[in-house]
Amino acid sequence: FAFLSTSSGSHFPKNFKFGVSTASYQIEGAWNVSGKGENIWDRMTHEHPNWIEDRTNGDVACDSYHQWKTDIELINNLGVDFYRFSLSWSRLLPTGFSNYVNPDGVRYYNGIINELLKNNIEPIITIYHWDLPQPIQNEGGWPNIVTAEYFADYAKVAFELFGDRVKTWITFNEPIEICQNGYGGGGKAPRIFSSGVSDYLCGRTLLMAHAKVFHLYDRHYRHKQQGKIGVTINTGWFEPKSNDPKDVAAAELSLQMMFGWWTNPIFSKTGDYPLLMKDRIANISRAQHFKRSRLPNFNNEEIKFIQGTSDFLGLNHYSTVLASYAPLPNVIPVSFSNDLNVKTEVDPKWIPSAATWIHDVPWGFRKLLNWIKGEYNNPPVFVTENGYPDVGQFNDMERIHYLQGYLDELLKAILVDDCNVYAYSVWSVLDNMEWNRGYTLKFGLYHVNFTDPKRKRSPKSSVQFYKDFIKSSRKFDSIEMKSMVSN
Ligand code: GBH
Repeated sequence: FAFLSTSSGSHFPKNFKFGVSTASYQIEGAWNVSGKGENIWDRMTHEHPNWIEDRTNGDVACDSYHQWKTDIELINNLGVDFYRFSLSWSRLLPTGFSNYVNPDGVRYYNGIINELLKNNIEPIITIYHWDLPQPIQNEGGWPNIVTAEYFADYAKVAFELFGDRVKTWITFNEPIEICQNGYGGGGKAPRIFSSGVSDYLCGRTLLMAHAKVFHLYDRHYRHKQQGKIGVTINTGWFEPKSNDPKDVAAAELSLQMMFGWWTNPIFSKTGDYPLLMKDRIANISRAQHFKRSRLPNFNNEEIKFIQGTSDFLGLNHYSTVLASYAPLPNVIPVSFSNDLNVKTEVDPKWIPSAATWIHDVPWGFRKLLNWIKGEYNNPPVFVTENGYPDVGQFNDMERIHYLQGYLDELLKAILVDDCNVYAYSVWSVLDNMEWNRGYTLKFGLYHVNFTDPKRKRSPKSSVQFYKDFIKSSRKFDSIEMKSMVSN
């Protein structure tokens, strides 16, 4: 496959789309101006600065609320097809409820959408990227099923306001992170520690909320707005540590319980949670003397309601781990990680990064795409995030190496393996507020000076790399590509 190296110019199908991603809390700042309400990240970072590595917050972040025009110039400079960003729920609906819509919030997102369209960049909106309005958390947040109603009310406002121009919608970014980090004890807002109970309740609400919003769009907006709606689910690749069937099973169990938890109900032929997951949590719950499984069931009607509710599978993928079997202890404390009970580690030969969880392991990406193809009958996949962190250097050769490798493997998955992937997005445009890591971990193609009140943006080396990469990928169409591969 001599033509399959992207290093001398990429050979992606002509209609393949490249883009970049961000999220509201991580870039906007302006946390309490122009009518914006308080969200769970505002609350947590203000009350507990020590829960963020550098004791910072998103009060100003990249100041994109004021500098969005500059940001669109930077995005335009990359030559991308689309820009994926998220709406701040409490900027549009300051209390979270849809009885009052904040006109400055509407003006802000209209400005962005119109400017993108003027530059021929498709606006792609994530409706929820982790910044829940505080008043809804006060009602219990995602573990409370009523939050699904509030979310649907909010999504309806978004479709009404922006759906005439926005043709790709993503309901949720990374449901597992919302539930496990927010309610299971992972330290993200609202930082509730109830692993093995509240994370599953949260998951149930998210799946119902997602399906509700899909049906809402499908019934009332799809016809006149002609767009697509899906969900973004994240996972690493779990490589069995050895050929031992127990390790192979441990790797499969990890994928099923972390990724399948979300994808099986929406994308599989059977619907519902993966059987492996249901059985396992039911058995462990029984051994722990619970009256019923801690994983709340869906009835048949709910299973049908959720099944098939996505026009594409949004995938965030960053890295790979080795998975191996671990015996269950006699007494099992209640938690998701005990329900899963798989040992993970990394190969010391893999190239590390400034994030303990990210290694440069491109082949894992191709394996994951093939697993998805086999498991869910080759659904259309939109890679909504992939990226690599640095600690402040402008000559970011490690990021270029990472992106080059992952794009190469993506190309093989498309051309050799026939995986149905149609779009790819780099996380992220700018260095930004990396949640609990604050500003210590930098994912941007553009560097941001966070000590400068103006938050000056400057390109890293990877800007030119991505720009050239996209440009060269436009050279061939997919028919030519196929013949290159078969030759
Ligand atoms: C994405 O989440 C987010 O969508 C985005 O907002 C974020 O900025 C970006 O990635 C970069 O982090 O092994 O215990 O250290 C990534 C979700 C977070 C999942 C870290 C794996 C590992 C925790 N990932 N997590 S640990």
